[in-house]
Amino acid sequence: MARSAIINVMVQAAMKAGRSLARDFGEVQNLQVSLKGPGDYVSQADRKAEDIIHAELSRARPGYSFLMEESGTVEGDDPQHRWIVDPLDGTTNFLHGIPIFSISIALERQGQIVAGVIYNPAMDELYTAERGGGAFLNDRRLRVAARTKLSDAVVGTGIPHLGRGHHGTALLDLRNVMGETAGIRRLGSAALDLAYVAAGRMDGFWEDTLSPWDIAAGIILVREAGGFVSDKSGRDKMFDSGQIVAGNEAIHRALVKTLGKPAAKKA
Ligand code: 2AM
Ligand code: CA
Ligand code: CA
Ligand code: CA
Repeated sequence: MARSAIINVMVQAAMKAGRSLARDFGEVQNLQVSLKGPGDYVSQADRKAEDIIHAELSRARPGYSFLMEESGTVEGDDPQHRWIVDPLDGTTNFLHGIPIFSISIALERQGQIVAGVIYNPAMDELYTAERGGGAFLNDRRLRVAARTKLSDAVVGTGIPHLGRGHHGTALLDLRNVMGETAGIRRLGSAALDLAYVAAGRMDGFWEDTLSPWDIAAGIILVREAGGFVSDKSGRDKMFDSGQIVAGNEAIHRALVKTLGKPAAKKA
């Protein structure tokens, strides 16, 4: 499979940052860690990886703007193009020695996501997608799973930690979905959850209060793998709402319907 120039740029940045993360993962106990808010950790590893990605992408495409989790917005001379970067998605897993974390890089052109790369350095799994060009895991073309019944589906989600709010909504959603599915999974990296939906490993995924850097690359991966993505109301407003629901057409529709159910009345 021949990769386009822009995907090559993104892959190079992700792999270089991945080598830095892999080194830090090997001696995670020596990393400086700080709290951004209750339950919300950031480490030197996150910042180093972000600096590498920022330097690589700026060198390859001078002038493009950035939205990054740790450094925020960096405006470039080119208002048409914006990189959306999460240098380490799954920091909590990383700091606990759990090898489920990823780098997520997306490119927007005129407000539309046109390319996405997600890389899990611990498993050496590289996911790439470009608008109209399909989605890939390493060199293999991806397709979302074919299961159409929620009762057969394995569905991923995220569970909010202390300080992140919306615990009541999350419990209600969990209760509604767990009564209707074959299994629920909680990986701890929203970017990888979406990559797993694109790869057909999970049939669906939903989560609340996410940021654009958690989901931008995953959205194009799922869509290019033939899947559907929206917020919980079925709208194309994931960045504004912070909500995401993903799956093949049938599972996506069933999840949107189930997540919209009101709380059961107390007997
Ligand atoms: P992170 O590891 O990059 O911080 C897990 O449920 C997902 O939620 C991960 O993608 C994680 O990204 C993200 N996350 C962690 N802390 C968060 C917070 N305070 N608000 C919103 N999302 C968060
Ligand atoms: Ca974080
Ligand atoms: Ca994240
Ligand atoms: Ca992060």
